[in-house]
Amino acid sequence: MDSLLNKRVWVAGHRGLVGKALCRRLERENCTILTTTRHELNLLNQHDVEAWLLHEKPDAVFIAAAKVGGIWANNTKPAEFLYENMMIAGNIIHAAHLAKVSKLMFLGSTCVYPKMAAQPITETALLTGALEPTNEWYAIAKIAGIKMCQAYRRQYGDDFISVMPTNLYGTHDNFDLESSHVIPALMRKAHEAKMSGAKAMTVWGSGKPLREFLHVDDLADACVFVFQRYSGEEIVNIGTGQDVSIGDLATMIARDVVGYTGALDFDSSKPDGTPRKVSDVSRLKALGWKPSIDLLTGLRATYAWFQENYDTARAVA
Ligand code: GFB
Repeated sequence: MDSLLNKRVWVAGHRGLVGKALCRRLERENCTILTTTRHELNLLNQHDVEAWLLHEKPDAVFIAAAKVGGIWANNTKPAEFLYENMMIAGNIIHAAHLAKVSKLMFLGSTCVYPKMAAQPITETALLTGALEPTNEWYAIAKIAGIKMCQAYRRQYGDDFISVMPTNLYGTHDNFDLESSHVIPALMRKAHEAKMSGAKAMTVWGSGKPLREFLHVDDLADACVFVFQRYSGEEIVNIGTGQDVSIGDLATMIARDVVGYTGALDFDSSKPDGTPRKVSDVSRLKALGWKPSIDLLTGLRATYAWFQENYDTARAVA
């Protein structure tokens, strides 16, 4: 087991949904958490990233930094999603090698798998078919990061591993309606429809796609668990293994979480994206980890946070 006790651990991307949750979780490991703001270190600049890592020499690195967004942002900003994610992965992984970082975890995503992968998706489905067009730019960059971890392990023996989180949600998420993922978007829409007494709220697409959702605190716990117990070239899915239709999710958020009883209008001009995305979590289970936050409990906790932080949460893109 790779203990994190007294280690210097860099969480790249500590201000995001995942990075914040990782920092909260790592506080229990009695390690020294290193963080850098965008102002202190530009992760897109190779020279700066190398200089910072060679100077700070962390023992461990978690790459939670990424340009992320929902289906609309991915589909409309292909250059940003490809360039920024490739640079972040390339700069950090190479510099971590130069700085002799003992262990590194790269966070990929289940959207790196082929659009029509057999369900539930096993890790071996990687690179066996065409990607979902709405997020292929993001996926290509993430696949490059996964391959870098594998290549550096093969050529240099670096202990760099990759995990594939499923769709995530939780406190500190992005609630901007254009760039967010489905859960924060529907939560905000239902909340605002309830407050204004609107007769209906809009749900993008047909409502038929199936998605798997994991609370970000579960994800952070799984990352720390895998980091300490797993070393190898194979990637590891992190999810619940259970999915829900977008239509049922919208009903759950509106009725059971927010308490909005108006109609749900499905907007077919918006893309559905991949028809189904549920991960096979056998590998993770075999390592000994399982999630502890069920969807309704996680949604209610996220909504409580959203209400408490309504003014700031709305503004974060
Ligand atoms: O969460 P989401 O944007 O990401 O959308 P993806 C999931 C599904 O929810 C899609 C539908 O079928 C959307 O059309 N949906 C319904 C909505 N209403 C809304 C809404 O108001 N906002 C949003 N955003 N969706 C992303 C990838 O795909 O998954 C990323 O693009 C990333 O690369 C992420 O990997 C995990 O699951 O479709």
